[in-house]
Amino acid sequence: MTLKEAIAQNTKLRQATLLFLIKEGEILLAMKKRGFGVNKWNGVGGKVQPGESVEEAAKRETREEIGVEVDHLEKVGELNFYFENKSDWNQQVIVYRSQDWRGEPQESEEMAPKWVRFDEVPYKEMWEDDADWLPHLIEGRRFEAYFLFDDEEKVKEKEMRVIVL
Ligand code: 6U4
Repeated sequence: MTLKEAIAQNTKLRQATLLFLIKEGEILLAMKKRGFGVNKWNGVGGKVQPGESVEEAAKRETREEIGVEVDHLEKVGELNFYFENKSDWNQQVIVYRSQDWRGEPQESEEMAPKWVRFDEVPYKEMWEDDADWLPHLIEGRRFEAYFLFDDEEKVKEKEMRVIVL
């Protein structure tokens, strides 16, 4: 399967959120303890529920997963993920960053958070695609991307557009 075919066959992707807290020179990553993406460092987030906006979902997931109340968030990207033989994993992830929140990040059943310096992001312990777009998020750029994964969760094909404001 090619990326072009995957996009043509899956016109409406289910949506999920991904949010990164930022403070002076550091980004908040969280270790996923169960389910999709287990044992990978990532931002916080999850599926958008019926009846809520994507932004509400991003705030709710952040509250549930690390106990932090987000006051203001900025949408920085849209990532469209396609899995060659697991199309039920296909999803569109809306990516946010926030510098405006209340509370200290706390561990939950789902995630274990940790502040990491911008130059120490553990890309090898993250989804492979993160290395393509997370540096842009850190530097304040926006992006839109499409990724096709093979059965080993490796990127088989990708397309990315970065928006410099
Ligand atoms: P449950 O367990 O059903 O409550 P929920 O937290 O709602 O799960 P989940 O775990 O399926 O949702 O959310 C997937 C999370 O993984 C979202 O935050 C988006 C993120 N994600 C999905 N694919 C990704 C990828 N290739 N790279 C990445 N993050 C990804 O960095």
